[in-house]
Amino acid sequence: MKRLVVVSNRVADLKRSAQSGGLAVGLADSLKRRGGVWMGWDGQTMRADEQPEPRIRKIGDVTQVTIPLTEEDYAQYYLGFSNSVLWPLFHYRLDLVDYKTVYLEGYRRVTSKFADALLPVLEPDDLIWIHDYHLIPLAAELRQRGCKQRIGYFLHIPFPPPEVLAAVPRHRWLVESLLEYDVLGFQTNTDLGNLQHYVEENLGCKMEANGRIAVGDRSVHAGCFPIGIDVDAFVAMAEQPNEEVQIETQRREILGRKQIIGVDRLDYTKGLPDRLRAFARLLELYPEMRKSVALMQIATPTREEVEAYVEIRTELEALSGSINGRFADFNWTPVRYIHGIVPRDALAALFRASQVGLVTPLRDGMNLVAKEYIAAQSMENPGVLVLSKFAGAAEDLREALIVNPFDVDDMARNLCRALTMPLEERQQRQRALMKRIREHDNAHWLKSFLSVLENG
Ligand code: GDG
Repeated sequence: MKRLVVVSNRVADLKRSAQSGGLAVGLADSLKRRGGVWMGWDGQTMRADEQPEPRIRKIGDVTQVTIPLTEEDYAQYYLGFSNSVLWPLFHYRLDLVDYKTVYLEGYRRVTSKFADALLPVLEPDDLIWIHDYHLIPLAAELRQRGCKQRIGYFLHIPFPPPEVLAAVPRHRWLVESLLEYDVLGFQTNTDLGNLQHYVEENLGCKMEANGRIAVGDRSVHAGCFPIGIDVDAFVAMAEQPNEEVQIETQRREILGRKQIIGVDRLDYTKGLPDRLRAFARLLELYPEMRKSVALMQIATPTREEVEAYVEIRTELEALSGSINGRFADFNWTPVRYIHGIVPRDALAALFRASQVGLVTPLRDGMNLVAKEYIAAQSMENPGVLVLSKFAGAAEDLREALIVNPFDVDDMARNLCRALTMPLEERQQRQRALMKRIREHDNAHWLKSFLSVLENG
């Protein structure tokens, strides 16, 4: 088995992987099994005149290579090009793209730093796997330095249609950089199709019969590899009794109240304001729901230095306050809005104790919360997943109630349907959804991508 070299913006904490998210755990386990390298930014910033060497640490059979960034790198590469250009652009939010030439310069400079730090640790037979939008030109940088190993790339977020992509300067360079990889992985067929359209229309590339893209005298394998979760691990976590959640659940049961749950990073792509409006609309359209249902929204802080994220936080706080002001009673708070991080085991217990999982991003690569909510349900009395049609997960999870996240009335109607769905229908849907998340779990994602990367 070849040694695996994973490169991502940040490295997972390999010593505490059991507490982190599914992706980090899955990748870390795979690395620990086959031995390998994980490289990324260490999360620290320094002054431009400081020149620290990459930090190399051995943790079991895994070598962790981390580099710091300068304050300028952080502002231009991370906050700038990655999160103020590529993130909104790839989520179809041209209105939020804030392009500056220095951001692009910083992005190229940092990818080149990554290549410099990675090169000395590479061995001739390594398989290199680069992750996400922060590092698109890394294969090109490595090739320029003579790297001959096979290099794969996985995009965790959506890939937009050509007419959206074309709105940003240097879009052609971005896609040409992607074509330097041997394997390109996308979350959905829609994303894959968008890339194929771009390369056919703008670069005159031919698609070969097996889905490969012909680029000069070589070809690139571009495929759909939907990411999944470690289903058994999440089921086990959700089945663990959690005393605090149990006490809360008993109180709700005595009062005959149901709970809708939403869990997201506080990101403008996750559709949170319209989700809250949809909940308010449910209470308006179906007054009998008042006092019999509450929404718990956990919104994890993220990228708080980017202006658009400050705005969404203010908007949500105002919205949840106004819904509570309008509908609350002395013994019923309709919206519980939590701006913070909840431990993963408590999250699993909360999913299990909630009758509806509400996942309504305006655009999302996959959305692992949707899969975690399904994994957490009991078969005896499962809840219902209400899922945006613009989440990558909707391509597969067809037995969820699929909604338009821009249509508040549609979401309100489906919330009512979910809250009143008979047990038998809920069980049928749950059985089918469980089968789907098992088929496309984390192990399948890793195995299918790595097999193409290794064997071509
Ligand atoms: C990107 C793509 C794609 C959230 N709040 C807490 C918490 N979480 C965990 C969830 C889940 C993860 O974070 C979020 O994953 P998502 O997939 O929902 O979304 P992104 O962070 O935007 O991830 C996405 C993913 O990459 C993988 O490819 O699916 O489309 O945007 O695991 O449970 N975990 C804990 N406390 C919280 O408060 N412990």
